[in-house]
Amino acid sequence: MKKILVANRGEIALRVMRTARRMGIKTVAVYSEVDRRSPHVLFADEAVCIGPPPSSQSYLMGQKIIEVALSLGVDGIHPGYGFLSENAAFAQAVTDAGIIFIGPSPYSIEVMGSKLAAKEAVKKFNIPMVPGTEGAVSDVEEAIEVGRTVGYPLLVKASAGGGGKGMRIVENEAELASQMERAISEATSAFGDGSVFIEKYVGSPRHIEIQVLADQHGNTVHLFERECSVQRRHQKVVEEAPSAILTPEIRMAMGADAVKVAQSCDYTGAGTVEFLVDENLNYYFLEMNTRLQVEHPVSELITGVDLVEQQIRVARGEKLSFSQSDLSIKGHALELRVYAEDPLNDFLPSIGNLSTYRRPIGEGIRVDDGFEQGMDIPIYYDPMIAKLIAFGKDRTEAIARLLRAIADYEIEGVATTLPFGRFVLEHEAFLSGKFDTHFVQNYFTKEALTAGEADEDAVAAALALQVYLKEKGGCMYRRWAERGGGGK
Ligand code: MV4
Repeated sequence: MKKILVANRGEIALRVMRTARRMGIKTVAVYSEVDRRSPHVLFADEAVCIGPPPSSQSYLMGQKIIEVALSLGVDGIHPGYGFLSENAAFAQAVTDAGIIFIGPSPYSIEVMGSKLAAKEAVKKFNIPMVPGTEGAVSDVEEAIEVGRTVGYPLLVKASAGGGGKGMRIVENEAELASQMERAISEATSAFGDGSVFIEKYVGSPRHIEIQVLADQHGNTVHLFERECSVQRRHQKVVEEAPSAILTPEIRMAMGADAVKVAQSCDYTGAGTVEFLVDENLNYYFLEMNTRLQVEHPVSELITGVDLVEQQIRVARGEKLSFSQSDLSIKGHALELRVYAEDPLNDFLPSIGNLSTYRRPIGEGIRVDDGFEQGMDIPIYYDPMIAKLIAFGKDRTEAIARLLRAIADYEIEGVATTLPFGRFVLEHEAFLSGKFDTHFVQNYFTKEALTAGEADEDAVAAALALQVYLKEKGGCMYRRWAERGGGGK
């Protein structure tokens, strides 16, 4: 593979191109009119404008992207995440054009894109699943029967849904018929597929996912878990690896099951198997994401494996150069997603100009971003500015480094979720590891952020007064120097 086109933008396009360049592979960027001066465009060896800002007219124009690739002699297309990354028809069209799709086969994408097809595929592998229906349910009588068997509350889920879309909680039998009808009509209009199924509702679960990697020669490994329970409205906020709650035994069992899930759909490349974990550490297979995920860096940091490099190697037909027993967890990693959203204003996107933008630096700190100072954050795409990633020898060190980096990050011109991230990382429930997917809902209020600010103001005032009084005493500098001249 000599030349790769990255069918994406922002941090992930840049991140993929960096690894490609390191491997001696030329890179091609595609971009919309609003992204013409973006870092991914400037970084690439070649760049082609593919249309106006809306993604439907640019980053989702599969055929146009393939035409660009053919005209430039590209031999591989990396889709990143979002956009065309889990579009089986696009993966097929790329392959049909004689170009390597750097991702799984259209078949794997299709099977795992349907929750019902996924359940069917993994059935013979004995993977734990939440009690519920095996197939689609359209009949209320059947649903009532299921409800009586598994008990309430229930969750009605759309087969074509995922990431929380098309789910409805049903508290009791009286609500079942109406909730099912709503779920079916919502799924029909949202996905063009009204199939729904029913599961027992797990009340306070953790969301733990396993990173897998498979070559085209039948070798599949897992790269341990990522704990992704801290999320807000199905948007992940903080991800970490390893999870504070898994025992080595459960970790190995989940890893082995994730490998089986991958094998059930002949998976190749990098993928993620999502599980729910309940209070008793029972785990249940939820779904498989057939792409490189936003939070992949935490797995890279604890294993030392560059997942994009592995994706490229697998796509060009190489065998994995390591086996499961070569992999181990070294240290702890956390990722905070930094969004241009205002946590004081219901997380509304805060678009505007990055008038000040200075990344934190320091030991164990990695910033994956796609912006530079002075750039506008466009309204057309996901408002994520950066992923702030910290690594340490253990969880305590990684959290301390991430907090330091949050404090050192200088962003002006737009509101960001940095203060929200600090709130999470300093929270007792997070520090103790006792949290579930309801963390934000249970603990976050915007008053918690402003209260923190008030404290900070008070601390700042107290410090200023201290400094002033010492200065008056004429020994301010000496005392400061005695304390170590500024500290770390
Ligand atoms: C569930 C569940 C409770 N019980 N299934 C949400 C996203 C989609 N992947 C599946 N999801 C859930 N499925 C049963 N049977 C709770 C969720 C869920 C959730 C899962 C992971 C991360 C965050 C979540 C937030 C709300 C609900």
